[in-house]
Amino acid sequence: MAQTLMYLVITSMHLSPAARARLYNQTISLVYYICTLTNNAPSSDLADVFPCSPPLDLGKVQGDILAGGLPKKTETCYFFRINDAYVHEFRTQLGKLVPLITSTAEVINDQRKQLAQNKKDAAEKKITPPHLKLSGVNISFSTKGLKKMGITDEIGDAAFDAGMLAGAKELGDIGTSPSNGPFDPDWIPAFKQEIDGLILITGDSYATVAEKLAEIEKILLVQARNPIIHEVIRLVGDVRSGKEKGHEHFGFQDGISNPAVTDVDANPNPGQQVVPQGIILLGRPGDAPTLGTPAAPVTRPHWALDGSFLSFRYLFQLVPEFNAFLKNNPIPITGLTREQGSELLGARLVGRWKSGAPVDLAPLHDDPVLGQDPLRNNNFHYTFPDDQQTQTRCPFAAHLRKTNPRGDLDQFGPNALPPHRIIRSGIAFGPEVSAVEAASEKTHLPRGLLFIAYQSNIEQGFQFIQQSWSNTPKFPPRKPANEIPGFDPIIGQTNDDGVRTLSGTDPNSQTANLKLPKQWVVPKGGEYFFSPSIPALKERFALTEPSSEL
Ligand code: N7H
Repeated sequence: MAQTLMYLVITSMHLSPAARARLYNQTISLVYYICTLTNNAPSSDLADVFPCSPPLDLGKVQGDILAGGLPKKTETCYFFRINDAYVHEFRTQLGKLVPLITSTAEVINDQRKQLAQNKKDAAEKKITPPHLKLSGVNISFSTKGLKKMGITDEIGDAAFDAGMLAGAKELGDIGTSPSNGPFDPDWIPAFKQEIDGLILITGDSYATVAEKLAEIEKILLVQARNPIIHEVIRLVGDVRSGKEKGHEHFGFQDGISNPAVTDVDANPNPGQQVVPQGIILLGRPGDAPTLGTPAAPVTRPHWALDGSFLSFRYLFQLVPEFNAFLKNNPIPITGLTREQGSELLGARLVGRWKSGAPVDLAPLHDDPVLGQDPLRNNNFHYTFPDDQQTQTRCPFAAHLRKTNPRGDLDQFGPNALPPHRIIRSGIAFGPEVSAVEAASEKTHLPRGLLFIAYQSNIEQGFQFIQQSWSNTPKFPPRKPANEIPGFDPIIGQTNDDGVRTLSGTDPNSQTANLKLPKQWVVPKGGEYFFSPSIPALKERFALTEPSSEL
């Protein structure tokens, strides 16, 4: 109750969201200190936003969530089902798996430091950095997994409770609606089966990941006569190599813009939005169930503190088809070649050039130096005078503007945007486009993005961005009357592969609509997971009794 009051008082002050979050965190630390003096530690399993929750300890948060996530050249996403007959044994063995889980503190203080030192030493010796063996492990559970383990406290997120399959229609995924049955998305069968959990294993090489996975499988007795889990599907993602390193399969630099988190990311880059910890972590200030000013704190089970929801999407990308569309529809600007007109179209569909340079700052020509400069490549807000009423710099429906509208929501106040920020931590999968595919302009082999996003509230985070922004032609709101921005050309969708349109791709003909013949990003599955804190894994999820039956 005291914490709720404190939250209401602080949110009513005229402070920036970052300053407000900092004040809140400092007050919490003080209150916690007083609590420890008075020996008033949290006791109940269900708490009204964790009275007396301790200051954030990054050693307790799983390492893929904050501060840039687990370092990865390759990542295996291992989806599993707990054997119905061995739930107790699974929970017992989970206790043995916990020491393998990589925390955010390990990522920051150990892995990233090793990587930086390795790079520095190599630069001094003028050699390529030698191979550094590093791996990371995280684990998360679906609502089915929690229920199966008997963890049934109401976690406070309806999207998580329902699971992604149940919401696939509302997400706009392609599928069919038989007259006598529920919507059937065009997903691969694995994601229509029961999935109880997801283990992420990252590493510098396949060999490192395989070694770690073997260790995990041994603990979870996968090869035993009576395995305690079954592998449902294993998906492998890889950072692309050479000059495509850090670029997703359409060729655009990715991973530039994630929000910074108060008191976690010490030096946010200019333009990088700072969000309260509770936008990403459950139970921290800013974790709120609904929109509103001020939003009310949410009730969460005590074990949810410092966990985060992981939205997973298996997204196929039709790269040759996307490239063919750009090639055949160059934006006709005097002085630009056909090829440059095609590049401009790609940049205006995404909102950044392939180099990462934002079109809001570099509207007609790429600026690779800007693209690679973290002090400038996020410092834009769609608030140039011409941004508000024209699409000269950036189409209203560009993927970046749809998924993080920045200044387009200023009219609704400083609390409007933060609830919808997510931390993306995905990785590309599949081979490079072959010469045959490029020549035929047709995809033959699956490739795309293993999309992973963390948030404390799925309905406000991933789900909101997909449904209410990317799939909603009228969004964003700040635009001339009668102007309909259209669909996010990268991920906007309508349940069928019909024509979608967007306006403003041609800066010289801004009210003209461009017809997009097909979806180039096609969801083939997904699920919502909860990634608990490490203490919750140890104390609430794992059991300590030795297994007798196996
Ligand atoms: Fe997107 N792309 O290559 O076009 N995305 N995205 N995304 N995305 C971003 O700024 C891409 C997807 C967001 O803060 C960049 O870091 C592709 C989903 C958000 O300005 C590029 C796929 C959702 C941002 C891409 C895909 C989002 C963002 C620029 C699917 C959420 C930050 C790199 C295959 C529902 C926006 C960067 C900001 C950036 C692409 C999926 C959301 C290049 C190909 C499903 C919030």
